[in-house]
Amino acid sequence: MTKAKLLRTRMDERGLVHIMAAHSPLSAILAEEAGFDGLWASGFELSALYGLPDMSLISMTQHLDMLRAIAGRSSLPIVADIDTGYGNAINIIHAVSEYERAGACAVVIEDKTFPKVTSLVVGGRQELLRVEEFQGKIEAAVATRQNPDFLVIARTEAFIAGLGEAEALNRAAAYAEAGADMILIHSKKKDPSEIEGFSRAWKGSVPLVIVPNAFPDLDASRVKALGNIAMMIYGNYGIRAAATAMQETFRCIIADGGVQNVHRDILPVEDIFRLQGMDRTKSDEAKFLK
Ligand code: SPV
Ligand code: MG
Repeated sequence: MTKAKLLRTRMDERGLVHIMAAHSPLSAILAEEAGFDGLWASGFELSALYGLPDMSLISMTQHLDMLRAIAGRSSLPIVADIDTGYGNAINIIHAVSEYERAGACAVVIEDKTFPKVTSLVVGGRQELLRVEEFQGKIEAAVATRQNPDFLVIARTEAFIAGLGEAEALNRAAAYAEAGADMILIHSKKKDPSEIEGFSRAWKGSVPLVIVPNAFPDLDASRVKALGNIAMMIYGNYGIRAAATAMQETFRCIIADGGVQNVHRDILPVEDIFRLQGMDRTKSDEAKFLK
């Protein structure tokens, strides 16, 4: 079974899948160990890893290189965050074929103009494409995929742009009509009212995807009760957790004048050896180094 088929089957069987953001192969390995159903090749996380804002500054090549490295070290299906698709429908054709070949099982394409501005920042410039133009991008993605199980997920930023529920519903319906397999509905409100309202009003045939970054109270039990959300993406939790741990540890080392205290609170190096696959290398050495 392909990974794309596996992701679809899991959604059918479980009703809801949990997809964790990964910005590196190591974060992907940790997400797999923790029990997530899949990985989110997040544009926000990779931008942050480079110390840059999430504003179309990271190139497709940089994102693809990381996705390939992640795919090489994890067996989980990967949902690729391709932002606006790096341009128009022609750029989408190129992007979808590259991402599918690199090992992605799904792409999420958002209906903003290129270059985009990250969704959650206060006062961000949020411009949306014409509906027909974005429909063309979705149609191009659907026509390009090789594996029919590869998911084309259309993301509307109508709430992010302050355009309200009617516009969000109208756009979502138009994108489903263009062939999107799922609709990602995003919101920067601190409570889940926009998402819950949208979910209740959504009468389309395709399921929804959410990214509960701004509205953390919307947990899996509340999501399941809504009945039409099939994927939860934990969009910036990997990089925030990593930054928290590094910030605390680095400050302690400076404050303590050494590593005499922090070494008790962080993973021993033997755990890192295990995550690196050192055991396998040792047995290969015993077998092949003659
Ligand atoms: C990402 O993780 O890159 C996302 C989610 O697109 S958000 O940053 O909330 O827009
Ligand atoms: Mg993103």
